[in-house]
Amino acid sequence: MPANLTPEYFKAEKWFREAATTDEKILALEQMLRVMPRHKGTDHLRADLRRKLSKLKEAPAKKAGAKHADIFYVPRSGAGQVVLLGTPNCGKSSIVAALTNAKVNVADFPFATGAPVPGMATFEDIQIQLIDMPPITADYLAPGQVGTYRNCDLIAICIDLSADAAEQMRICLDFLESRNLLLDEQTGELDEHGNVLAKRAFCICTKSDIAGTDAFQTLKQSCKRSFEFVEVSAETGTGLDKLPATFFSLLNIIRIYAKPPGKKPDMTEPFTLPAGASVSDLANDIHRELADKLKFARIWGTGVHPGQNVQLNHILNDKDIIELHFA
Ligand SMILES: Nc1nc2c(ncn2[C@@H]2O[C@H](COP(=O)(O)OP(=O)(O)OP(=O)(O)O)[C@@H](O)[C@H]2O)c(=O)[nH]1
Ligand SMILES: [Mg+2]
Repeated sequence: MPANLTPEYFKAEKWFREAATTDEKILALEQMLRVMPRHKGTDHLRADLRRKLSKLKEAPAKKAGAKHADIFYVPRSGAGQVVLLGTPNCGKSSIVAALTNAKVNVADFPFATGAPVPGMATFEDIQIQLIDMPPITADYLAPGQVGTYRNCDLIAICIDLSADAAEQMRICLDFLESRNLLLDEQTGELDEHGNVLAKRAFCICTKSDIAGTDAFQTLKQSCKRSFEFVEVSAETGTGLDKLPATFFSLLNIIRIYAKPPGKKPDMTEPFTLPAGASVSDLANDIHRELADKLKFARIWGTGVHPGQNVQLNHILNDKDIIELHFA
């Protein structure tokens, strides 16, 4: 008997496949069991998942600090990964503390942060991963630290406006440019697999509450790169609310809500896809098996009549609601 698994199930299965820790795998398995249709066709699968779940729950936690664990590899979570970059004491940890629930170390002495600390920031109905980092200086960089920047989706350069902003910018740009980490927005460097090697970046100007009156404008005008600049103060909260929207816009992603035929759409947990993704990209992202069976979709959203039938190559827009129809 066919199992007739749903997009919700495949979404949870994807979460399971990508889970980096046992705890996360357990959460994903529990979610798979919760959303799995209840009928004869799923009995075997259900039993199998239950077995996997109890095995994971019994497994002893892996020894902490396994010999070759790379502390600078932070598994991606949420709709995108944003990594902070900056010199000592510039206010990186304060930003992560303000936007996420992560336990970070804010201190009035330099090098207070010694390892990456991830947290989840909220933008409307999605979660974006924000990573606090140890600082860099003109001549010091922790071994392996470059790896975190290589692996991320967006780099947030943090500059303390109350200190020598031009010098901090020089240090950060030297670091990024010497490693080909900065995306040239015009050319966009690709490797042989079509992946973008370099990363998009923007600038968070911190400590606006104690900065000179034109520190922000001076930095912006003197910068050789045409970054987006956001001025904030973690002390007073000014400007912090602009950050999640900036992450979202620079991550260049869209949110899509799935709607089972004849039912209301799930407006709580959108799928996130790169901007420019099509209906078949969405199906593929949910599960290959679904993508193969997909015939057409109906859409409610931008540039279409409500409920319009569209082909698999139709390009999706942020906040589209989609009903997938299978053969
Ligand atoms: N006045 C003011 N002080 C701030 C602001 N943001 C951070 N600070 C202070 O600056 C100091 C350094 O802040 P952190 O957030 O720890 O800086 P960091 O960049 O994480 O420092 P490292 O971990 O050493 O790289 C702390 O004493 C903070 O309280 C701000 O917006 N305004
Ligand atoms: Mg810090």
